[in-house]
Amino acid sequence: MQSIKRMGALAVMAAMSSVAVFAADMSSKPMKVDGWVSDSMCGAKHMGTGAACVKKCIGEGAKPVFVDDANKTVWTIDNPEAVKAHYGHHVALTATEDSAAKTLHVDKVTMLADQGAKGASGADSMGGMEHK
Ligand SMILES: [Cu+2]
Repeated sequence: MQSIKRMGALAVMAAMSSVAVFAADMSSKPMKVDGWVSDSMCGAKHMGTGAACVKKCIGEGAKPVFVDDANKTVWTIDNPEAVKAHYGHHVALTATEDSAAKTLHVDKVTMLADQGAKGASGADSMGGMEHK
């Protein structure tokens, strides 16, 4: 009898913890968002013209950031190594946002086909923007 009671208790606990996990998932669900990988020094200034500048700023100590196309919000990236190969690129992110802290945790980065469409005429992927 006692072992049956214990199993019942375990089942209840398991059910409760899976509810808790489900609730946590609901509050921070990964979403897909398009935008540019920029740097904390230049923020929304680049939007496709400044790959060389993004690399330069990050080399000088700025942090990689993400600027979304829809709202031009500048997001801090909580795992910057995820975008290491994409400085200055137009990308689609799968990411979990913390909208209060304006930070993103990047799960997946996909390059978009229209690199530089908003800026350079497509001639030079390094872009023409310099610090002045
Ligand atoms: Cu820059």
